[in-house]
Amino acid sequence: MAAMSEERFAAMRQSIVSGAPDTAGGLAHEALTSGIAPLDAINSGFVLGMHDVGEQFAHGQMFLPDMMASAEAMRAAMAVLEPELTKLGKSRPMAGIVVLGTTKGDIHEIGKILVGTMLTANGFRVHDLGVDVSGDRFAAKAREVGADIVGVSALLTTTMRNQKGVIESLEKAGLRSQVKVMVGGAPVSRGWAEQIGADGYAKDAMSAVTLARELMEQKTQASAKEPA
Ligand code: HCB
Repeated sequence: MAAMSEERFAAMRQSIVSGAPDTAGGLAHEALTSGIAPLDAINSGFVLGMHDVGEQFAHGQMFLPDMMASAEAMRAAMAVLEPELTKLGKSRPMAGIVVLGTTKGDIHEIGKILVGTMLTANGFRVHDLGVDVSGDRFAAKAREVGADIVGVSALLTTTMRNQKGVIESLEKAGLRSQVKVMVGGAPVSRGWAEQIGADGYAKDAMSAVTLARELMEQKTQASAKEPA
């Protein structure tokens, strides 16, 4: 049984590297019908394929159209797995309100989608603004929905600095004391998060859930200390 799962995970990984959406979608369906948890399919299968793609691109063994095909395959797998994870979230008490997006100038969305899916699966209400999102749009949405947390993704070294811009927009809108900011993305680090004054950094979607819970706890403690 374990060996069969290993084979399936390897096939999932390969479907992303090969940029094969139909295969990826089919394997995601198969995972669900054969009792593989959606989360295991994502973490032990499909995401590893995206990491391989990044490595191959960095070493000149893959080019932009290949990377786009891989992203398409990843989306096909997620389209099958995401509804299952969303169902899980609906059965849980509301954990907090999160506004999520990728920074201005950046169109990478897969990691952000994964973070959103995992937060939703864990009871958070997530408003995903998509990609190429300005600081002012983050702030406006945070105000509109009464966000507890804003999650900002950046995948390029050139767009990381826009995470700081989001914090500045929240400050300008007078929202910074009410909204926690968490940052992530391949080039982002804990040190960078500290440098720009974010409240936390998460290296992957699972850590983003743990961090979001900690940030909610901090918010609850801070409001308990406020004079009545
Ligand atoms: Co893109 N790209 N890309 N790309 N791309 C990267 C990011 C490079 C690292 C590849 C490389 O050189 N090795 C590189 C960036 C180099 C750099 O700046 N240091 C790069 C480049 C250069 C570019 C272009 C400039 C290429 C070009 O045009 N010449 C261009 C930029 C376009 C733009 O944004 N303006 C570009 C385009 C593309 C696409 C469109 C082909 C495609 C994106 C498709 C899409 O998302 N719809 C793409 C892809 C797929 C990648 C790689 C291969 C994978 C990214 C990915 O999905 N990773 C990536 C290589 C890599 O990252 N190693 C490559 C998988 C997810 C699961 O990981 O890190 O995104 P993640 O997210 C994690 C984690 O960071 C954390 O949780 C997530 C889930 O576990 N997290 C958060 C993320 N956000 C969070 C927010 C939070 O609040 C908390 C946690």
